[in-house]
Amino acid sequence: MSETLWRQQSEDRAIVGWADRNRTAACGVVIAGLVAAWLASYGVGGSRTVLPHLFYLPILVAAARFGHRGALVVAAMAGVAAGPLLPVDVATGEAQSVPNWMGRLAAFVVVGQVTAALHSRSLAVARDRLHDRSDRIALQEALERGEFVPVFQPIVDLSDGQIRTIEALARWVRSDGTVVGPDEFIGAAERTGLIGPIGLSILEQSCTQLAAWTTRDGHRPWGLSMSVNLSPCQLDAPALVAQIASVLDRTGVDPATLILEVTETGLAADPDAATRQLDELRALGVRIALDDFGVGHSSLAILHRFPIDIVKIDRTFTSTLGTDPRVGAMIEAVVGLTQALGIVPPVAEGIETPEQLRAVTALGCGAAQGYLLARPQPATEVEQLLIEGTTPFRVADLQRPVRTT
Ligand code: G
Ligand code: MN
Repeated sequence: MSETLWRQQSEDRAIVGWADRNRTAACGVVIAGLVAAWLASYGVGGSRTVLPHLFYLPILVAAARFGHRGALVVAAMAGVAAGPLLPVDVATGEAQSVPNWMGRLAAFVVVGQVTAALHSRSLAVARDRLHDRSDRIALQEALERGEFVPVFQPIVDLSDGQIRTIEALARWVRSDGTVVGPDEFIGAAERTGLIGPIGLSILEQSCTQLAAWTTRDGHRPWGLSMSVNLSPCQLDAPALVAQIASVLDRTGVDPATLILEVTETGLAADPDAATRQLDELRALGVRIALDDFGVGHSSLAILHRFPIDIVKIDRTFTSTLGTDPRVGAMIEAVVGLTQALGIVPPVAEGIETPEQLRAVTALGCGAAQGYLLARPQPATEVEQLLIEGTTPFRVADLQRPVRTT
């Protein structure tokens, strides 16, 4: 890890640590400050003196250590203590006027609240930065140790039950053996800018695996394609196309057998830039799949605007197939859309029951993916399925006719 990163991290840690440490000491400072200010003001010269300004010291300390509420309490205490309460004032007949007193109290409160707001903001920023930095350090080290690996989930062609495509899904296998899913680290990888190298590493490993499955015995026994997910951040990176070209080159994978999965969110942020990237990727010969279709915004516009080869219907649709009769009609509409666009029928994601598989087959989907057919698993296990030529649940097992109601 770089020297600068370490230094910045220890600075943030010092700020956050200071804010979190023992509050009793700060309490003592506040009380001592209040008493000292009171003694100095009234002991020395009464309320006419400028010394009441000393009350700002405990107020500022309270604002920094105890936030808005602490600043308010101490400002109120200072307001009372700075009032015309002492025999010095009363005896000399020079007690503060009420407006003067109230003005001072208001100033105490305002200064305390403004300080608390400014301080809590900078503390929150320091905390966020600290999290980002430790995430970055952990991810960077994991990347260097090769802990990001793909697992593979077969996608089955519904016309003949064959595995034609495999989706590579990222996992973080930590040194203690625990496996972390993408939901738990992709966000941090995106925030820290490490999604680029992590995504590239997954792509490279997946292409190496595809090459191994493709060139077995010098031919393509299974006619496989590999589908790899691209995060919106990766799509934003200008170097992406060159990096993918070089991975294809190094691994010897035929670009026609690589599918890159993008999401609607990834395309919507900057549609012009996304269109250019997708055009350049397709010029390499790879295909583009629209992942999680239906859960983002402006799906129709996206399909019309971007060069998409494959649509993958999100699992929220397939999972509600049995309970919401409208979902079937929606899937059918997506099938119609792919026909109108002249592309292959959609892939149904998240198939978990034979009923769902039967329904998406009847509705015209071209392929299916989900736990019913095969879970995401290591390459050796997928290879076994490839050798057997099918998944544990065979599409041919769907013998009962489909209900049409
Ligand atoms: O966004 P994308 O479709 O690439 O996400 C794939 C994720 O879905 C993976 O994390 C994978 O483990 C998960 N997944 C794959 N098949 C199923 C399934 O049948 N049911 C559920 N709930 N999740 C699935
Ligand atoms: Mn996907």
